[in-house]
Amino acid sequence: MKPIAMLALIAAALAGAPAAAQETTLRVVSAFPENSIYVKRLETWIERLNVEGKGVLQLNFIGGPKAIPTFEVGKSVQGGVVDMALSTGAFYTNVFPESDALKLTQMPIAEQRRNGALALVNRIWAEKGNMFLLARVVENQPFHLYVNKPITAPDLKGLKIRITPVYRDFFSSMGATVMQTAPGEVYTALERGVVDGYGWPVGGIFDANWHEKTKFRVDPGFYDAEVSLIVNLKRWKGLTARQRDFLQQQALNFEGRNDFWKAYAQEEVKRQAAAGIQTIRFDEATSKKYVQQAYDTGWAGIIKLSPQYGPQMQKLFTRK
Ligand code: 173
Repeated sequence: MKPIAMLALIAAALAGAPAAAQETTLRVVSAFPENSIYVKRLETWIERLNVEGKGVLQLNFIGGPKAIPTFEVGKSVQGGVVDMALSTGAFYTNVFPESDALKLTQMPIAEQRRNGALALVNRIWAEKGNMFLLARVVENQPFHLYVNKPITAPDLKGLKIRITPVYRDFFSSMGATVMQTAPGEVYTALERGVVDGYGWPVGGIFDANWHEKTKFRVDPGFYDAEVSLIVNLKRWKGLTARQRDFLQQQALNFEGRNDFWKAYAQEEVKRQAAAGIQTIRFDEATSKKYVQQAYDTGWAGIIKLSPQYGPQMQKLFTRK
């Protein structure tokens, strides 16, 4: 080979090398089971991102709770065992208790980005969890109480209800006996009659066939289900500016499609009725009190666990 050709080859190799080194792969897990609507949307998002992110950033979806159990996911992100997760705050209160407060936000995530709510969240998530909350990808999904014994008032005495931290204070305040399980254990608990009901958002009860074991949905709903992408803070900060910008933009696009959940809520209500699930409705005054009690007990619980940040969160999360 002529020396000039040799030089050209070396130059090309050198030019190529840094570009290749600029691609990084983040390991992603989900705290929700793989058959859930949340994970289906996550996988669709990742597929597209990996096409557009060639040479910059790739996401490697490891799996759901079989890879890392639901209530261990937060710890895994905090410690860097995985780089990113799809989770709800209720699943990682064992990292810091403020995580469960995201269910109490009363304005869209887009507005939380403007009014300082998300800035406060990310201050707390960084300080207490070594995490960055990249995007909220579920909203417009109120929670409901589902029961298999008819009730005529917000009185759950004598009923055993499956919970996560989301529902603990509210359902306990109505006299329920509560039992915490991951989503993956709800079907079996219902099938065996270990519980008389459960808390879950308006959508998703068909994903693991819970509708087969569900008689009633109690209206109205309360709070707003939160599911977000969280990233190990050190890993996030260690990305190049280009990788960070790419990931943030992709995540914002994902978040920008949250209107999906409004239509999905309506579809799921119809689908439940078609499946024979009856609706229990309280009168208007009782409904209003029920929702108020949900927020009052929810905030009391958060503020008790975090006198430091609870009141600040309440101020920024509550619609005036
Ligand atoms: O498992 C749950 O009931 C729960 O806490 C939750 C939170 C957000 C979305 C779906 C479920």
